[in-house]
Amino acid sequence: MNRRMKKLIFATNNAHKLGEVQALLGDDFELVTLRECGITEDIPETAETLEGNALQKARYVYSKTGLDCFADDTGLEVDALGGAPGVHSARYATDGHDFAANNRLLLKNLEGAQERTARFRTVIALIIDGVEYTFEGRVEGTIATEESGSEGFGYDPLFVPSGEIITFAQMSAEAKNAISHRGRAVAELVKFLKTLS
Ligand code: ITT
Repeated sequence: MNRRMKKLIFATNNAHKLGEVQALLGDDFELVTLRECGITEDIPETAETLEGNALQKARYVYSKTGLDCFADDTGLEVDALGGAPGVHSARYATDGHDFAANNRLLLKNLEGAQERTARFRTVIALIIDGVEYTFEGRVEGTIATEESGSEGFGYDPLFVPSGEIITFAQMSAEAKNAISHRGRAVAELVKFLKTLS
């Protein structure tokens, strides 16, 4: 059988995310990295919503390459903090992607809080032949009072998904992907991509 793998640029510099999404997409699609298509600069993410940022990143890549591409943006929305860090999740504590500092700040800001409910929300913006589509996935959960686990990245050591007693960082990648915000958004993306082929 000579099935053609469909190439798609995934507009991310986050190697963890690339691995997670390639595993979810399976063999029908080959993800192309930004570096592989010559984009080494930081792509602007200046919108005030996840949807806006995902679209901004995808449009940037499409305008540079003219190739099918998608971008995602994820935020952790903590109810007791009015939805923060939300769209600012990557740069919550510092200007860089300092996961440890972000987690420390989150714990500090929730010190003594009774209500610790939160959700991860991912929005994916896809551009195929110049047409834009968006997909969303979310997972509800709570913020633990201390970090546990060493899998995953970002806020995973603090996030306990609803119905579980362990954090995302204590789960295997497969177990996390099966219920995660990005897993669910990518499932929607894949369902849609399969209708095209
Ligand atoms: P790119 O913009 O290069 O794709 P990023 O690390 O900024 O990578 P996002 O904008 O999607 O990724 O996510 C913003 C932040 O939210 C990210 O830096 C992490 O701190 C956190 N985050 C995203 N997905 C997560 C996940 O699955 N588990 C834990 N934290 C996550």
